[in-house]
Amino acid sequence: MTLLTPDDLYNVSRQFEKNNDIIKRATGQGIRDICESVYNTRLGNEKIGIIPITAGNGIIDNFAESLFTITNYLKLDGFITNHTDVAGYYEAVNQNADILLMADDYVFIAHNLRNGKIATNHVCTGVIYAEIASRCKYADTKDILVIGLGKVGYAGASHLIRKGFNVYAYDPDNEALNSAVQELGVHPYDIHRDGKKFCMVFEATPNENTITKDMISERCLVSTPGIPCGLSPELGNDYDVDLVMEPLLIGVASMLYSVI
Ligand code: NAD
Ligand code: 2YG
Ligand code: MG
Repeated sequence: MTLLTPDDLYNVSRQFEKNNDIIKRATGQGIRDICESVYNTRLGNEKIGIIPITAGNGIIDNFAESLFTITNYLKLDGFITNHTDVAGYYEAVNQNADILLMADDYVFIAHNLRNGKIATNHVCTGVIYAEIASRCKYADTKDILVIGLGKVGYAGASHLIRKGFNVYAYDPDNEALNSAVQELGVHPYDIHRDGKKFCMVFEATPNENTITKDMISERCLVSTPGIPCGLSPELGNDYDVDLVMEPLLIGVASMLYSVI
């Protein structure tokens, strides 16, 4: 389990703006348009109650504040409850929140109290980062590489299969890889043997240097929520990679659009 640190969340809106410029350059659309088309929804003036949760490792400094910044950025009416946990939940409902955002160490949810829809960060993050990778405007095939098939990677791989892509996937955990081969129909990709290079890469691991020069073509698009980043700055420069990597806003935008 990798938890965010306050440093990861430094100036989330600036980090997002830089990434949104890259997304626009590489796909032709920004994140709001992409979310609208994936979920077929539009954000309105929903009131978002953000509830700090003390369970497990407790409050992460900047987490609730960053979610509040994100709601402002998306022109939603966000507020952080004064109380934490169950008292905070009660407060958010009494303050007429339409959507609740809250996370413990294991699950981060958005719950729309008006329509009953609920979404998790790991699924919504996987879906939106995989979708971004799949929109690379320089790609001339439907072949896409997925690196890491944990909670985020599996959800993204599943989304790509539903969209009709040829999904090649790698995970050193054989159980994770075999499940994705059997349940989803991905092609197992052997990083040591295949030698196939990709223009579209979706990476979702908590490790560095998971992407090597044998896997990618020049000017490829790498879309990764993984922290730390799996692409080294040197390889990114040498291969002129369009890199999308941001700690919170993209995944949270995906959660909010998915419950509207
Ligand atoms: P997880 O532990 O469920 O899965 C990680 C998977 O990566 C595992 O199956 C592991 O075997 C695999 N892996 C490890 N090294 C690998 C390698 N070299 N090549 C291929 N696969 C490898 O984790 P998760 O919940 O899926 O999260 C993945 C990453 O995404 C974490 O770093 C997490 O913090 C991050 N995350 C970021 C956001 C965001 O908004 N940026 C949101 C959610 C999660
Ligand atoms: O309310 C709080 O401040 C804490 N209970 C939040 C805990 C969040 C823990 N989760 C993570 O750090 C991430 N793995 C999930 C968030 C995904 C966004 N990158
Ligand atoms: Mg994100």
